[in-house]
Amino acid sequence: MKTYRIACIPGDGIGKEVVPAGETVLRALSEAGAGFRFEFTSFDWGGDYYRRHGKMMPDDGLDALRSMDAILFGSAGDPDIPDHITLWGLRLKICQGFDQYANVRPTRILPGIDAPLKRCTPADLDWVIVRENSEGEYSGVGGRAHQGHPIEVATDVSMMTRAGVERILRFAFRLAQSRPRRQLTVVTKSNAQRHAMVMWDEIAVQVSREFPDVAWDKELVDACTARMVNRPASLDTLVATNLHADILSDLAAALAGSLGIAPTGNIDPERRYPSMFEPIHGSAFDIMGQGLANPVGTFWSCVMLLEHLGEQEAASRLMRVIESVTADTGLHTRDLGGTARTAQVTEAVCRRLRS
Ligand code: NAD
Ligand code: K
Ligand code: MN
Repeated sequence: MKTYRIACIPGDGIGKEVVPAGETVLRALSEAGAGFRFEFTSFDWGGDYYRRHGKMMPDDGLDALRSMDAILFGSAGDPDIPDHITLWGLRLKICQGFDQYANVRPTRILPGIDAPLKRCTPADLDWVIVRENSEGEYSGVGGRAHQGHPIEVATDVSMMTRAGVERILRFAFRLAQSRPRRQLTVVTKSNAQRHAMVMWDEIAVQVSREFPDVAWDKELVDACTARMVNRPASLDTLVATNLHADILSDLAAALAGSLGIAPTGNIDPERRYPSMFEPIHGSAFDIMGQGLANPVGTFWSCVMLLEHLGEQEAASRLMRVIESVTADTGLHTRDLGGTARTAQVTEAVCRRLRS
């Protein structure tokens, strides 16, 4: 029987609750006759590891992951460690080390979930946001001079390369082409950011010629936030920079009901390295360790992981079960207005996978 090797990196905060839940669900799926099995390896990297070793993961950590078929990730972020250390020391190290340049973030209103937009039905909100995941505002280029002095200067350079922009736009056009509406919105801020974003717009025109069957338009990122609220049905696939798409996708998740249900894949489309799947949320310091975290975002990320492995049938089966669980308001966690706990939702998904 085919065996997939999966690395589990719970990380910090509620990552330690939702990743084991995801592992439990994947195991239940394989035991329920999916026709393949998993071999899980857990890595205790994150804030606790940092307190012991002074770094978020070992220097040769990427080597330990390289032979894996996929990575299931939780969150990097610890209340006692500066966020830029936890983020750059773990999640970005993996994303950039494995050149997972396409970050794919689907958003839909799942059955049973009361989304905050008035007059918006599930048919009106079905988006995929593609986030450039390797450069831009998170390229790490910049620095501080004269630290702490009145003349201090600090920069974070949003560095974009033609090759980097071209590959993410081509990925987004291809993804849009694979969806029923064949529609792409290219989001920029090329009125204010007059170098890199203007190059982005030019490359969009050039790449669009390869996809004559995709209808595409441009939107400035600020206007895009309003359009997401006012005219959600006018959007389908979106592509934006690392920072812009980070922000747009939290908004998208909230519009679809909760940050706790939104999944993402950090994908290396060329499949040179393992890709990494995670809920889009972070460590959620306010609820961590209490069993209150919504595991649906992680379960949906497991669906994306299965799709990436080519296990489409198992992916669809898990998605149907997730939807049957969200449809049951008795199984809603606190973020969705319910009282269910992480473990109850996880047990319900496993039970329904077995039945
Ligand atoms: P957050 O996503 O952790 O939390 C924002 C709010 O959403 C909180 O009120 C939280 O309780 C709620 N929430 C998030 N996920 C939930 C879930 N599954 N169920 C129920 N409620 C949920 O964002 P933040 O507060 O800005 O960040 C906290 C820490 O996480 C920071 O250290 C940040 O850097 C880190 N972070 C990491 C990642 C990542 O690893 N990919 C992503 C975002 C934030
Ligand atoms: K995460
Ligand atoms: Mn984010």
